Amino acid sequence: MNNQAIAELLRNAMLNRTPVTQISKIRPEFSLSDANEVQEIGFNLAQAQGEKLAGYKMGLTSKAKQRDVNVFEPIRGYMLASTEIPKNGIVKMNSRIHPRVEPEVAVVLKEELRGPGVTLRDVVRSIEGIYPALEIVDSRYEGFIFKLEDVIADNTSAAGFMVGRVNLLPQIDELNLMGITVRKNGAIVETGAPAAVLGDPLLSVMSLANSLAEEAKSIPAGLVVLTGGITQSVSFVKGDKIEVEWPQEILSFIAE
Ligand code: OOG
Ligand code: MG
Repeated sequence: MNNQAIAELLRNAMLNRTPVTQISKIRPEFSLSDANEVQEIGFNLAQAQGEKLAGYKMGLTSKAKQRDVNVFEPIRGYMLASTEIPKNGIVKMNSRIHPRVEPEVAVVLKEELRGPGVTLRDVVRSIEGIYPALEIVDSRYEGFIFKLEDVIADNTSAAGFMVGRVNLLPQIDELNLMGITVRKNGAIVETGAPAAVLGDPLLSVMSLANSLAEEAKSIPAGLVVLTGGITQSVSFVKGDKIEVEWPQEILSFIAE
């Protein structure tokens, strides 16, 4: 199977909510550069079907997330505009396989960030807003099991995102130690703070800009950047209510 066929397989797995075998099992020589190419082809397929780019995401930027999926390197992917979930909306289960939710910090830029050589100070200077967010991941692989190359090819399991409305930029100095809880049906299932993400989630934005530069891409102003799950992700099924609580704002949804 060539990279084009793999990209089609993964896109159809998402559209038909049918998980597939890990690519690294079908093609043992599948490399990181193949994986990045498959991710890119997948984006082009989505775009040809009318999808729009809503932003970029970093993943596996916290120890909790790395241990969760047993992959120990940060990864990057993209978000499609059609996967944005309105604040405190409904998450439809009929388009998902085995979804999980994770609390994240979202960043929006007022100026484009173009690497290589982007520094943390460049990031801070370019920020329009920092927002509470959550991401839904839904691996297209059977059993939610994958290797590094598999998960990159699968656009880092991206399946949905919600961004809050309270801009935390005025509190940027307190961001790292803001306490966050994740509740499922009222019970606290995870707690954490943004410092879990590389010590500072803004470092995740820096890495993203420098990593996109390897493909001559930048982070444009106005797009959403997800910096990576703060805690382990939490699985949910139809009927569950999820709430991610920050000191300033609660993001919630019901799975239907
Ligand atoms: C991989 C995607 C990781 C994050 O925030 O760490 C990710 C996965 O967990 O399926 O989005
Ligand atoms: Mg994530």
